[in-house]
Amino acid sequence: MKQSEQKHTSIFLSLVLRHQPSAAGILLDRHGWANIDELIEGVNRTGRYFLDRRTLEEIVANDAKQRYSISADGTKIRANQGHSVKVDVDLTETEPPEYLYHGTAERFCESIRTEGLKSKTRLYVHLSKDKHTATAVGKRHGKPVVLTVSSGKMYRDGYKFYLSVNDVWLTKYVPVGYIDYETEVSAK
Ligand code: HQG
Repeated sequence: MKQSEQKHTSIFLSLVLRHQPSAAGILLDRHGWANIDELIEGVNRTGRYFLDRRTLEEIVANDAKQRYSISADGTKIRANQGHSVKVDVDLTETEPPEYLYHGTAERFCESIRTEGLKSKTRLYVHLSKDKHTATAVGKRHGKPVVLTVSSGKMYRDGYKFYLSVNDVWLTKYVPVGYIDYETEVSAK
């Protein structure tokens, strides 16, 4: 299978495993797992994508952000983070570093200044440990802006943080008082 076709299929997998399992006619269990045989059958049934076990394993292994995990017994697959469907992917509650970064677009900043950072359609606000990653995330939405989140202070104030197995930091909500906008100017 060509790289481009695999990428196309991977984007569809992300949709199915995070947001819309019905797009492949499957269900996720409460921990976000999809049965691999059912998933393969469902993806092929769409007629728009081709998937077999080997291709699926390649997609999982080559994914730049390590978005997916296969269960230890090899029968199930799930996305590591990024869900909008309500699943519990066994995230580890972890003490965060003093600062984490959130990449967003300039057009959202006015609203963020008033409301804080909300998870919007996803289950959590996504934070990165470095500004570079945050800039890339922000670019997906428009002119990027990197916000600095005082995660250490939040944690000491009782807010919970989770680290996904692919190293994305997650929290439910970031109130305005913990967001620093200084990096707006430097984020080109
Ligand atoms: C913004 C990708 C207005 C928020 C990335 C973001 C990430 C507000 C957008 C992961 C707001 C939601 C998640 C408020 C937040 N007013 N806008 N009060 N609060 N926002 O896509 O963080 O490649 O749901 O700043 O790498 O961009 O898919 O979240 O711009 O880790 O694996 O609302 O998705 O990973 O957008 O991205 P998203 P995100 P993948």
